Amino acid sequence: MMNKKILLMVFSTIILFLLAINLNAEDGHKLWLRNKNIANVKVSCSVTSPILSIAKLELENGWQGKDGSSVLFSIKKNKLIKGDGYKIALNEIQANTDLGILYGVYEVLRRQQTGRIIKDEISNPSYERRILNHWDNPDGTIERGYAGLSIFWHMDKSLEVTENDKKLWQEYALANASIGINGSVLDNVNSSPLMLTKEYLQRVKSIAEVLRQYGIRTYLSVKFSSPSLIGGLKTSDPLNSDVIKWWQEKVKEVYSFVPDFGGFLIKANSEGQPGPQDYNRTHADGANMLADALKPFGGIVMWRAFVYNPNDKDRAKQAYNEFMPLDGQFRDNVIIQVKNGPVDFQPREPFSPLFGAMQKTSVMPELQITQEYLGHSTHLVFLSTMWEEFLNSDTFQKGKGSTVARCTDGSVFNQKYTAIAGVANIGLDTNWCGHHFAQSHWYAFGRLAWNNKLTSEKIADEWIKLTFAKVATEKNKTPYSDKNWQKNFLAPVKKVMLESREAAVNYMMPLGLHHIFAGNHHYGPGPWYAPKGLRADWTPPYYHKADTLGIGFDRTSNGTDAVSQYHEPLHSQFNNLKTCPEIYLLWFHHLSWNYKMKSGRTLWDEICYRYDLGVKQVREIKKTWETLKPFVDDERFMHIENRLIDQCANAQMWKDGCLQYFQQFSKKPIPENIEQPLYPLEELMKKDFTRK
Ligand code: GCW
Repeated sequence: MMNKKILLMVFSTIILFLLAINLNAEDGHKLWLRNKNIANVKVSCSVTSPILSIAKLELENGWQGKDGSSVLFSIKKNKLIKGDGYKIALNEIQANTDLGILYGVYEVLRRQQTGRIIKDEISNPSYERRILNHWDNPDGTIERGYAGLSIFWHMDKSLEVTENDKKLWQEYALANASIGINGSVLDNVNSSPLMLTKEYLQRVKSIAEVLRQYGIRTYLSVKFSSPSLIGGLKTSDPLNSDVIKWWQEKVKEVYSFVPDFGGFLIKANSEGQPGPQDYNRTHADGANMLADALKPFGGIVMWRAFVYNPNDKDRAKQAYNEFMPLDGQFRDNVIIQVKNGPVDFQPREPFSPLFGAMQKTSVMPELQITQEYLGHSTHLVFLSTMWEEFLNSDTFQKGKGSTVARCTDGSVFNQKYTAIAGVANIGLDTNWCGHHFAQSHWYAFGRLAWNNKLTSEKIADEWIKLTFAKVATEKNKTPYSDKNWQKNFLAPVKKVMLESREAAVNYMMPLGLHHIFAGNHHYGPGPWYAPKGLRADWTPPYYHKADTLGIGFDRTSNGTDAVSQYHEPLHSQFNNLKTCPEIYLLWFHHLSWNYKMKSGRTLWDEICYRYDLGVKQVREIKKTWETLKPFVDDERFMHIENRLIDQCANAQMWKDGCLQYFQQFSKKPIPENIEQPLYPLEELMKKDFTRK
């Protein structure tokens, strides 16, 4: 009898325990889309369409307004509403398009779920095309992906579309729609000609069918030499009539699979990719040939400006040098896609001087959502602040206030097309992005693409509420408005997010240092990294130029003169040591180790101080996170905690590696008031930072 009782007790404890685990289980798969309806709403609309049905369902499933409310979807021409913009009001969502209604629905839900009031307001997108670039390969791997394999392509190259595939694509599409993303490039810019074969196009068609339901257009990266590689032609010369014909036919075929196909993205004559220059033609010749083929179907060409010639003295000048002379020569359905900085997605770069300078061509920014140079999916680094800094940079091209945002969204120049792209950080990992906080970059990209004036503070606030506030119940309608939660969770998490990028800049490459990674993984420190045979502009010493006299890349008028690519007053401001912002100091200047900084420290001491500060900042972030345990489910808490442990160790290695290496040149002591290195330099120089 007794035994039975004990058994029963043990049994029920186990059940309760399992239930508790289950209640706490939170694998992050739901992203920022976790709030359920707690009240009823009646939706009315005089027309129906697949997108409107989704909009209705989403509103009903998420409604947290007054119980029994009714909401009218009204589609009518309103001149103040642009593109897929919308107008929201207490009981009405108005738009010119079905998709506008869907976006309006998500805005209403977002407001309800983050405690903002709903009042009459119009919202129009900053960019017409808000596109994710997936660097996914046909074998399922992802270039610079840190969240598992591709959601589009299988490792075994099987092209069969499974139910599981479709479910995932649908979830992906819905998440995108909820933040206004309306385009996806399905494959890597280092592209495979396979993508344009019938078999692959068949799968592209299946993907497009799912994405279309949520207003997302499909695009493809294509290889410029496809006519020779898969078309059996002897050349891929863009002016050759057979080549022109081949592309025309190919484009026609693509549209027979995907009638609303968006267009091509091209990386040409860059890092070994083929391009028009292989035939002594220009970027314009290549882009225009493709643009002509796409034109009858309404397609566009996104031609990347990420090019550089290994023989040039300064890689930062290349894109400008190659593209400025071509301004005005591109067809109107060509957009030049330019990375935010002139080098390559570094933790901090000044904006690329092409923004605002190319005035007769549509130009679109390319941001990197995946953290190639910012600690992969191991470091907690909120990228939104970096993008905000970039979008708000003043180019001065048409007077003060000609920010990058305004130069690219049609406010300053009358661009035929406006667009923005982000290199996705999405993979098959259950939580999509590897790190739970990496979801915030996807979210932030979508929100900024919709409204390039949003602040990172606001974006972080929304994202934290949507991602971490407990699901609303009728009794507790507004979990985010709980004062204790706001003070002890929301505020500290926001602070962590908003400071995290500056911390990363400090412990990786402060004061304008850039590209000092060990090896091609771009993860760990490697200012020493210069293996024999590697082209110079791929090695860190090329970028930091440390020697016994000092450190930094002289891009002033005495150096490579990259400063002259910027419009006045920036040209002089960057050129002059006195006015060059310290955040860009070593980007533009080679300075003596004894140079006096604004802080009164010598440059050497300041470098030491910055690295040390970065390490301290990450430790602080980890400490803060540990106070948040009571507010987070165990699963996500531990996941993040484990990564913060790695990030702290990694920041320390960055500091120790860089300081001890640079010390060989500066020959100065590391100031006593900062923590002395822990890891021996020889050990770090041998360390393989490749992620296993
Ligand atoms: O940042 C570099 C990456 C490459 C990438 C390239 C590009 C797709 O290291 O992996 O290739 O940029 O943007 O084309």
